[in-house]
Amino acid sequence: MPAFPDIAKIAYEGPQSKNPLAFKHYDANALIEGKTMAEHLRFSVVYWHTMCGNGTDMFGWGTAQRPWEAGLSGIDLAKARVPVFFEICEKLGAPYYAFHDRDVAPHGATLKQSNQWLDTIVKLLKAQQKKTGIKLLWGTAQLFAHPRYAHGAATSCDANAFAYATAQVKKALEVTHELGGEGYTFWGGREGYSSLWNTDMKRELEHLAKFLHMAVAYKKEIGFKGQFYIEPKPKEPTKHQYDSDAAACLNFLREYDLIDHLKLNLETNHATLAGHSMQHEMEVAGAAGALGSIDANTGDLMLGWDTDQFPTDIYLTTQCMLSVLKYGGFTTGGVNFDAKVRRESFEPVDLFHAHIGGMDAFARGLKIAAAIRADGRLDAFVKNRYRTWDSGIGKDIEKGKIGFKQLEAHALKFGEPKLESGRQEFLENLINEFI
Ligand code: XLS
Ligand code: NI
Ligand code: NI
Repeated sequence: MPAFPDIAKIAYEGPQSKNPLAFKHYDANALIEGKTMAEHLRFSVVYWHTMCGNGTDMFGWGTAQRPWEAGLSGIDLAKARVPVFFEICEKLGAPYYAFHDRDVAPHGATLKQSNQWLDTIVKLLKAQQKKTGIKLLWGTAQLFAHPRYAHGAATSCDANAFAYATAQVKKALEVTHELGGEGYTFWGGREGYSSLWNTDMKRELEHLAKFLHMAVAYKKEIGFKGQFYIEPKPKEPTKHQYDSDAAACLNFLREYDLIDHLKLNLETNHATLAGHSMQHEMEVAGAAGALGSIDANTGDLMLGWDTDQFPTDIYLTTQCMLSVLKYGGFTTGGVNFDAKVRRESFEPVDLFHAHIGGMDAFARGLKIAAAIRADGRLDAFVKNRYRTWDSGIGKDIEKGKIGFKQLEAHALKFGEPKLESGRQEFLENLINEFI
């Protein structure tokens, strides 16, 4: 029995369509810069928000109506969710999904029981993957909900909590491998602090590095070829999370000799919590050759927390796709909707409206980004802005051929540099030609 008998596979109907359950822009097979939209965007649906989100917030109970959950709990509920999830992904035409160990299967009373329940569900996931052709973008371990991680997981003050966390990651890596996952994400929800009075920061950072090195070793041991990602976020639930932004993550990875083993999984709402734009984070990661994947969502300007809304802003998606195209496109990563419907949007059909909107917003961003690139004026402007580096003194500096003495001689001879406008407003207008 399908959970959504009245919803057919969402079709591309074009920009003129008034059908809310159709794509206006996402045309999976349409070619852009030599690849299909599906290949560029690699859309992924997340298990945690889509299946487990019930609308609970700090002030109120869950609101979500999920008829397929009626009367069920524990492992029975977990089993019932699997086919519904794949029905949603399949009807959306999303080729990928992502999950935490404890979203797909419940917490057991013991680690052994948790692992058994996870195995039970992994069998069902595997069968659904086979049936639908939907693939796992990445797996992860949930190391933040249980009280044992109150002081952190890899950065806990208690070595026994650290051990428990590694055991969970070991198992999560095994099942991700078993399911043919293309990646594995580390997001350190509790890897930070609430008070520096009780925190040995240096020791905690060293432990986090140890934890990741052990994961790298185990990955090798089991022959898992997927890409490791680290997902920056500055705070929430902790006051400060060590993986605070792309630059902090890169610095940490370099300091602890992990840079070759992990790329970044960037999330829009985390970027804004860090006081950055998503474009900034993507450029920081891209420039370092570490742009792995994105958790596509958005915050709300009026709210200062991780609201995880579906992305609908065309400027945002255009900026994201300009960076993705600039750095050569996704390889193992994709556009993963780490986003949830609002508490007020409690009907099952809202899950479709939300994903259709996000997919269409990214498809538009892709089309606009490709048009800006084909037009060439933006690139030409930037290239021209740096032209003094292409020859003469600039080229010599870049090549490392000269030093302070020669540069002083040049400055004495050349005199004042000629100032040119940065033309920000002109460029903003140019971008608007395409939006
Ligand atoms: C939370 C994070 C989380 C990760 C996966 O803010 O975005 O959902 O993506 O653990
Ligand atoms: Ni998040
Ligand atoms: Ni995320």
